[in-house]
Amino acid sequence: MSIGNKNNYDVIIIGAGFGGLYALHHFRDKMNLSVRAFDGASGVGGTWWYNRYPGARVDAPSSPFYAYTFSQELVDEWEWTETQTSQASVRSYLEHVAKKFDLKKDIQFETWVTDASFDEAKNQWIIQTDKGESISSQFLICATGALFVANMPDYPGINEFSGECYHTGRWPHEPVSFKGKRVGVIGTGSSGIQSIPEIAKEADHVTVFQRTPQYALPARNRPLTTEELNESRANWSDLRKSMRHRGGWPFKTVRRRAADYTPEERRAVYEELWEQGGIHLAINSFAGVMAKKELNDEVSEFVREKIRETVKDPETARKLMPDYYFGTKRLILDNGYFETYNRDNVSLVDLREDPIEKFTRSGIVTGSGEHPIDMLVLATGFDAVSGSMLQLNPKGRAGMSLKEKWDVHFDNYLGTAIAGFPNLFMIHGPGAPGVFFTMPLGGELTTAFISDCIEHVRREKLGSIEATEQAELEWRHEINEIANNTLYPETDSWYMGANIPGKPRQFLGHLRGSQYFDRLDEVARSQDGFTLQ
Ligand code: N01
Repeated sequence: MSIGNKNNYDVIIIGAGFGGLYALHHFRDKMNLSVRAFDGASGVGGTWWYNRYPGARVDAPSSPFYAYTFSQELVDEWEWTETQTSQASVRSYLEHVAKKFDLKKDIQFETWVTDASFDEAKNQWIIQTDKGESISSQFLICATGALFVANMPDYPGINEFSGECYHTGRWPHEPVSFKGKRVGVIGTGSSGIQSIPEIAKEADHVTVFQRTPQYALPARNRPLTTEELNESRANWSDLRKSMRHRGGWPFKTVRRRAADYTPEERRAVYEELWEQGGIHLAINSFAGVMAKKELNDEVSEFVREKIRETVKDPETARKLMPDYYFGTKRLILDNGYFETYNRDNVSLVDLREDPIEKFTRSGIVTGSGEHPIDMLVLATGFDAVSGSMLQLNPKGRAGMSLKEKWDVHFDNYLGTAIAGFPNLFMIHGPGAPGVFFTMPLGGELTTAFISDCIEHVRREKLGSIEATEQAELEWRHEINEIANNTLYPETDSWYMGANIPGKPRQFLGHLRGSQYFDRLDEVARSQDGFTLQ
């Protein structure tokens, strides 16, 4: 029996991160539905519960916008302190939210949902948990996380390594000491690049094993002033509208035409934006940076120059030069990453020239020899976006599993509904804007859409709502067409599923968030692409 002594609900939510917490509040408090949420962790936070590695921060100029937007009271009372929010700060915020809206009483923690199957006769989802419970609901909301399933490399002998071993996405709650240790870090995505400078401050030696160099840009993190916070509070409802219509952030983007500037003038623009915070190179430099090869090459070369200027050893600098299109892998905001290579206790192994052959009990063997380490940090990322849904592997009509359905394409409709899986909705599923939009606001807007769908079913006294296969097919083409008009598909990245061996290659996001949410509004009115019965 579940806590709350019920085994049937209107809505079951899986996941208590940003998406799941808001969905619980909305369905329970705004729609008056009976709701139960489940999470395997012991507390709220989802991604932010697990990613506690040193240096973990939001990878966007975040505060106060990487936050819920729906409650002015919440906006007014929460004190963000820095422009680039730390993991600890995000976690405290979510604790505060859970308390303020009394959410925890309806979340069953430390409980994994081990199965979810659709009962066609009853139009109900039946979930099983690892606590032996069987619970049903008409609607199933999967807020299972876009960055949840850790990617574990399977190098020969890795399990024989006898030192401490941590994955950044599963970092322990107890403090980890690097003091006096030789630490090997595999992976130079956001997690590696955020943690390496912090680890290097304490460790005896850090050896970084890099497969692909990165365009990391200065985060320029700084304290957020009271004036800035108060100004955003005073204008919150306008800012919220701007975020909705400007791709998730309220900032006005400057639409310069590259052709109107000489190369020297463009260079001056890049310099200015670099000083403001490198992310502006992507969003504020020149229209078409992510689509026009020549323009992108120019920005790429500008960042490479900055790396050359920063890293003193030319050989190390050479290995750190990214050689793909700027921004086609997730851009990283760093706090002293490249400077870290000027320390005596940091060295870099370029795995493209000197690949890992195997692990031993006490180190990593590459072509050039053994690198002895006491601790291994795997900053190797995630089976992103689709991974957590496939791990859940719900069974839809006629017992079809999601693994069967998603064998070749992660087909779905609007990044949220799946043909063959009635009454199931994903928050931030494949093809939704996800990390290309502010995720907390994206979750709120997606929940509003799901809420309209549920309301429609209930108002019309229907049993189910289900995406059609035709709508899925058209949606697939639409997503691909948007991505194919950019340079993103040219690069192997987790956006393309290319970081996981054998994963279908498919662009996993929607690049035009505001347009996407207009579309959700439209479909909420018309129910286009859905079968209701
Ligand atoms: O993961 P990643 P991440 N051998 O996939 C390498 C978000 N995030 O955890 O590039 C050797 O980006 C891999 O190499 P390559 C953010 O959206 C958010 O760093 O595939 N190396 C790469 O260098 C981010 O984009 C915040 O060739 C291997 C690295 O490991 C996303 O999470 C904070 C390997 C993985 O980089 C993922 O970031 C941090 C192997 N077998 C992260 N396998 C927030 O703001 C992989 N690599 C919430």
